[in-house]
Amino acid sequence: MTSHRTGFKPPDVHWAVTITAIIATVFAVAGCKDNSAKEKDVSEETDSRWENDSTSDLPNDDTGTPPGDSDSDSDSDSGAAISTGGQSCQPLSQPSGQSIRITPDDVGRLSTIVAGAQPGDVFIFESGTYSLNGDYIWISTPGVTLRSASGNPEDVILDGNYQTTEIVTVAASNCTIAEMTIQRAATHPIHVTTSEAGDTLNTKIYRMTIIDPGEQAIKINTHSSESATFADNGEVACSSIQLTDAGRPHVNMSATPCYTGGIDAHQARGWIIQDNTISGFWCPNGLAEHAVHFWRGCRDTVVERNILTNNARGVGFGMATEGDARTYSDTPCGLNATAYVGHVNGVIQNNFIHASDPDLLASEDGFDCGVCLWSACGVNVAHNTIVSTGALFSSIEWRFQSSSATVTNNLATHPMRERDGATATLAGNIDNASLSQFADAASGDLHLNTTAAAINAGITTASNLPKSDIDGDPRDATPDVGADEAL
Ligand SMILES: [Ca+2]
Ligand SMILES: [Ca+2]
Repeated sequence: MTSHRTGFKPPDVHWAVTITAIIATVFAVAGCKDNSAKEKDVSEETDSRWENDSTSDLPNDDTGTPPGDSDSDSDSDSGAAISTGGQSCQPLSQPSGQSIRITPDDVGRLSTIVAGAQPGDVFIFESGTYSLNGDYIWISTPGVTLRSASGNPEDVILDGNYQTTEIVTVAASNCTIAEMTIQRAATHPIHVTTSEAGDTLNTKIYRMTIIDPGEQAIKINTHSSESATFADNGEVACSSIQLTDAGRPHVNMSATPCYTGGIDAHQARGWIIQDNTISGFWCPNGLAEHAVHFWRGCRDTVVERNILTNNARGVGFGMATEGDARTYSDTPCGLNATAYVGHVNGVIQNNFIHASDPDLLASEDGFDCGVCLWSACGVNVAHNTIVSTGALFSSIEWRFQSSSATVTNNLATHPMRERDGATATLAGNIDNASLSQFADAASGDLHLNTTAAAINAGITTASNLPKSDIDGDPRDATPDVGADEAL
């Protein structure tokens, strides 16, 4: 449990990224985008990244180039539902646009097929296991959808078998990836990035199952050679993202121990992360990235109704105190224009964040923090439940001078901490909750028992409190502390 106390290292200079970006550009110009993409991704492996701990790093890792643009398509609703995060997550609506059927026999030419997409095309994957063996999908056409024919995520398995690096790259706007399983990517199962066409907007990742990535399960960033472009306004919803005991030995340990995490976004604005279950992101040695991490100048992220269980860290906004972050001309949070801000505004509410796995708790870094605000300003943290059956350094922490937060009606078994000059306004929180308040703390069911002291113990005077709970139940006039309103 030394991780949280270590100081910063200076940001690394990423010569490898620069050089490989040049190589990627050359290949792209030569019309070899696919190979360059994969080569670049492999080289990323040896690149530096955030530091195991409190440190900064600037992993502007990403991939090749291709064009993109914007257009529209996507959306959901109607039919039978699956339940993740306590919400009803309806199947995707029927496709509109040209449909192209894909079968497991297409493996080996998937990259070519999708590279030929027209705007609005819908690729419908028939049930089966797609053993990719290096094949991959790169979307450079706007409005493309990838989805299963059955609508059941478990029926279509895109299996990278740790041979394919990135499995699905989204480098165009208004694309949807839905209702499939992606497993065993050597790097990222899904990577949303920008392109020479500009921003990548409105990505929808919906009802997906993502298992055992070698690095972060969903990576969101700016392509390294397109510095003024951003991947904004996306959504990850109703999905299950997990690192299992079988996958943990495959995590990239080469440059930084435990280079993995759930959702890792850089310089991205306006994303919504809701109704997901994210679990298992920890290693015996080395501190994993958070289950949900938005940093390097992200803004307006909403993280709500997720179940984050047995991860080394829950939700992270920001990380470093200096470096290459996206900046905003409106001097957010009233900070000095030159202040480094890792995350601006945003909401973290109605999440269950939990650890009880004895192997995680006994690991080198254990359960480090539930909600971690490092150089994050203007954040609204309300009605989360954060529980460890063992140790936990901080349930909620706000760290570094540019951090500011409103922390209201959160329920935790462990301390909430100010660190290094951060400021927060606290009200209605309980940070010494006994495990007996919860339905089943050992298994992660953090609903309140009928006798829980948290019931009706919240305040109502704060603004911006959620009107419902993690289950979608309405908050009554005397709100319960934590993510669950007991009915
Ligand atoms: Ca109540
Ligand atoms: Ca409830």
